[in-house]
This record gives sequence, structure tokens and C-alpha cells, in this order.
Amino acid sequence: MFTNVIVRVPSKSVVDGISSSNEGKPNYGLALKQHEEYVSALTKAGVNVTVLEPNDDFPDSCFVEDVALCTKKCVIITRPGAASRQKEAALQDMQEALKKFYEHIEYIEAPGTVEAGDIMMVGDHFYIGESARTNRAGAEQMIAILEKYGLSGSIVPLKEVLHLKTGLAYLENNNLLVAGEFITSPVFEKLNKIEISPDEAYGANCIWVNDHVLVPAGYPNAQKAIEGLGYKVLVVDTSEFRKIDGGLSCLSLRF
Ligand code: CIR
Repeated sequence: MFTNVIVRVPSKSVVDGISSSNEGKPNYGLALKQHEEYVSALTKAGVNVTVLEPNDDFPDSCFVEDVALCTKKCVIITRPGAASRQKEAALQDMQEALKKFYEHIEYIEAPGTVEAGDIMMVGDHFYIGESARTNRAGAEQMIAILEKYGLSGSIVPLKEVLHLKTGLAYLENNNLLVAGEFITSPVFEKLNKIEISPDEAYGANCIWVNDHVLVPAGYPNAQKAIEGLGYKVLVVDTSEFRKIDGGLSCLSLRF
């Protein structure tokens, strides 16, 4: 069960977020509206939402998932690999919000880099994508911290996707949505893999929140597959965040 969620309202500078897509810049007004709808879907799923103020200095700062790994024992503040995002993790309002919930706070240190969009929790185990943003030193530091608290981690080298959870979503109950390079990956063999087709790959970035699953709007086959597993689906439009490579999971910290 998740009780708490932290989000950050997108700033006007979100239009300059890092992007590898050719879909143009986000519409700020629409991004704000979609963010509000995201928060209300989370509220429907029964969590308390802490909403942080927008920060214009960091165009990608609404993607709070990347700056911390929240576990049931401790929170680990990351050190993002994207230069423009490195100082996001140290933002005071985020640190203060996390301190309200966590007694144990750990930090990833140089030369390690980690963005927690690369980390997927499955029970007490954490799969860590080694990516353009999360390096081996960062992943190893993360595993050492997790082990200190009786948790575990393992490294999954990534080939194509930005972050591990760009192509994977663990929906609890052994169910894993998989897209792209993860469909054939032997790493997740023990889980019940639900394949998301290439034309709906973005739809693999869903989030489980207390028996509800938030699913992005516009991915009907992914949505049907998730409904077929018995979850209560909440559809949220994230078109403006998709333009800057962001999805549903990136927009919140859940714990
Ligand atoms: C970035 O490139 O960092 C942002 N434009 C998107 C971050 C997406 N975050 C995530 O997948 N966890």
C-alpha cells in the first residue's frame, strides 16, 4: 500500500525540458491541467498528495521520480545524470518534504549518478537500470545502501530506453507490463509478463497505486490488458509530458 505521494507542479520552463521526441514543445496551460488531473487520480486511489511549488530554474523538475528513491525503510536522494537536472535532487523544498516522512536519508555521491526512473521496486528487491543517466558507480552505491537496510538490488543494463521504467511497470501481484527491449529480456522470467506492442510502447509506463492502475490516455490495448487483470483503471492524459520524454511514473514519488 502507498500512503503518500509527492509531486511538483510543472514550471513555465517545462517547455524547455529535455526531449528526444519530434512532437514539439509542451503547451504549458495544458500541461498544468493534465498535472491537476493526475493529482486528482492519485487522490482517488487513496493517497495523500504533497504538492511542491513549480521551480522555473529546472525545466524537468516536475519529474520528481528521478530525484529520490523512496523505500519502506529509507529514502535515497539521487544524483541525476543529466547535467541540467543534477541540482534538482538538492532542492530544499523536496528535502524538507522527504524529511517529514523519513528518519533515514541517504545520498548518492560523485562519481555515481542515478535517476530513480531507472529503479523498479518488486517487493524488497530493486531492479536498477544502467543507462545514459544511471552509471555503474551510482547503481553500486544504491545497492550497498539498500543492503544496509535489509533490501536488495540488481543491475539491468539498458540498450534503447531512457529509463528502466520507460518500458516496464510492476503492477504488484506478480504482474509486469513489458515493452520494447524488455519483452525478450530473461531478467523478468519469474514475473507474469504482459506484452505491450511497439505502437503502444508509451502505454507501458503505468503506475500501480493501491489496486488502482493509472494508465495514460490513448493506449486502448494496454488499457484493456490491465483491466483484464482486474485492476481499477484510472486514465490520465499525459500528452504534454510525453513531448519531453516523461510519463506517469516520472511525475510522482510514491511511498
Ligand atoms: C528528462 O529527460 O530527464 C526528462 N525530460 C524526462 C524524465 C522522465 N523521467 C522518468 O522517466 N522517470
